[in-house]
Amino acid sequence: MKTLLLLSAALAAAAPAAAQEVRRGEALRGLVSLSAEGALPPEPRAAAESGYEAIEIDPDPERPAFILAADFGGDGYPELLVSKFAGSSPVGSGMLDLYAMEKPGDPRKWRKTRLADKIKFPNMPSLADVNGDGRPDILLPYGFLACMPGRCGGIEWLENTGGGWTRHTVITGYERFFHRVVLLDADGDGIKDLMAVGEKKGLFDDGSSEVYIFKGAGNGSFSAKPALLAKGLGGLFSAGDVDGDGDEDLVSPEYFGRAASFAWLENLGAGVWRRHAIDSSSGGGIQMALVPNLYGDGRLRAVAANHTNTTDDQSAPESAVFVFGVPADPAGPWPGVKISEGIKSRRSPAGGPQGAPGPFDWADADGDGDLDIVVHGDGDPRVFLLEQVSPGKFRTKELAGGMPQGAAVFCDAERDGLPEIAVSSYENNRLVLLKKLPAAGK
Ligand SMILES: [Ca+2]
Ligand SMILES: [Ca+2]
Ligand SMILES: [Ca+2]
Ligand SMILES: [Ca+2]
Repeated sequence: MKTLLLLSAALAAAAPAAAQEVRRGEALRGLVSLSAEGALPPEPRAAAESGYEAIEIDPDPERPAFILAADFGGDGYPELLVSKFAGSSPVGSGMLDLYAMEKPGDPRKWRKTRLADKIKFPNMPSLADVNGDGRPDILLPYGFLACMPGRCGGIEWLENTGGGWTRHTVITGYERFFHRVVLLDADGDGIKDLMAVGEKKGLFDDGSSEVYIFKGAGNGSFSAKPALLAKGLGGLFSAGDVDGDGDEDLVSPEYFGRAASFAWLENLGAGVWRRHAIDSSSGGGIQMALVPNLYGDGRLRAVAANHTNTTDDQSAPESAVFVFGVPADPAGPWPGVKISEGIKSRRSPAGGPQGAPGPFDWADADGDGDLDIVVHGDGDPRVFLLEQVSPGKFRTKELAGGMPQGAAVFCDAERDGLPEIAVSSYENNRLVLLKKLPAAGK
């Protein structure tokens, strides 16, 4: 749903403002009463006292949106894969760039390599060995509202040839857009497939979303025809074994035409999948991810971000990050707590609905041994660290401002155990690395 965020930006260029509207009845019908017991009072940012400095990665990053931090080069240091909307529009196109440190471990100088161009609204990329040759490849979903009348949705994968990248089209010119795609065996035949959620927004309604399999034939070849597995899900979903039966399931936000805020899709084997609502009280969502051992107790939990705007609509659910426990019977509603404080979207510009928060990521930000969460405000132009101060208790700390519409990910560029944070702003055309100041200590 970072996508959504980004979407918001793109929407600004396109569609009517109904997407962000919160359905009050739905909020009231929520399955779970979310408590705020996971959130401590916020710690306001005192300018430089945020303890982070901002290093510019690229002075003209061409409208950076989604970011993936991963070690592409195999030297143990992370690179940044950045999707860019640039001139994405019905006529323009975006691109995918890779940033690597000129000297690994020195995060002050980065060099850029263009991996792909002429892609309308490239969304959240991911790494997977698509063709099984041992080298990680890139999955790239794309499309968004602003170009959808032109059927601009699609999925590509970029083959890592060891010295370059070869583009392969899975589907293009599709009527739905894709924000994320995962590689897993979705039908139990032993060959990995692609799973993606196609979303669209209607002219007069909230739209809809559908989960598809692109059946794998091995060696990186996939059916170009999406086969419907289930209705629902969307945005930045993720895969993991929710119910502990050894196969991968999906956890997901829902946004366009949603029936819930967050839901999961149970893998029943042999290509049969069943959707279960997790929470329906939080408005539309943008991201959900399984995070093992978040509280240090060995248990599996899910972190989720909604995407709402209480400035536009005071009755909308609060914009927030939540933690859900996986209950003994995961088919039922999941108990959840809110772990953020004070995230609030700006008023949406005419015709360009915005919401907050945006995408999040997790790592031990301060080296004290527990996991913390960074979340981009998206419609709220600030970036927040949700610092875990004791198991299950988080304090919201403002790290940076002036970064409307974008993403934030951890990236330990120096490999010193104090990860930097890469942050984009699509709207302000900025790409920076937040580095913890040594003097600030902890
Ligand atoms: Ca490969
Ligand atoms: Ca398969
Ligand atoms: Ca499972
Ligand atoms: Ca920590």
